[in-house]
Amino acid sequence: MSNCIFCDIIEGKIPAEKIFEDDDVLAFKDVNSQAPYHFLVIPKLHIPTLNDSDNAELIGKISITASLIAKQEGFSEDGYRLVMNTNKDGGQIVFHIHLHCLAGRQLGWPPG
Ligand code: DGP
Repeated sequence: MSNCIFCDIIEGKIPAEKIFEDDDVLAFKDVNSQAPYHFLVIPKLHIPTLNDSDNAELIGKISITASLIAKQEGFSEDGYRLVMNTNKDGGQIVFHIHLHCLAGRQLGWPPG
C-alpha cells in the first residue's frame, strides 16, 4: 500500500528495530516509546483499522505474537498491556492496524 509508513517498514523502505517476523506479522520497537518495553505488532496485510477486518485468525495472531515475545523477553509474569487504538477518539495516528505492547513499569489506569 502506498502512503503507509508501516507498509514501508514491512517492505524495508524505512528502517525499524525488528523483534520478530514471519509470513503474516511483523513486530518492531515503537519509535516513540512510552515504557521500557514498547513494541508494535502489525499484520503484513494492509488493514487500516479494526473496523475494516473480520479476519479473526490474523487479528488473533498479532495478540499471540505479542504474548510469545513477552515470554521470550521475560516480562510475561510481571505483565504487560496490549492496546489497539482505533480512529480519532482512540488516538490512532497510523492507519495500518497495530497492537501496542507496553511493559516494564506499572502502567496507570485509566489511560489519559
Ligand atoms: P497510534 O497512535 O496507535 O496510531 O500509534 C502509532 C505508533 O507508531 C506511535 O506510537 C509511534 C509509532 N510510529 C510511527 N511512525 C513510526 C516509524 O516510522 N517507526 C516506528 N518504529 N514507529 C513508528
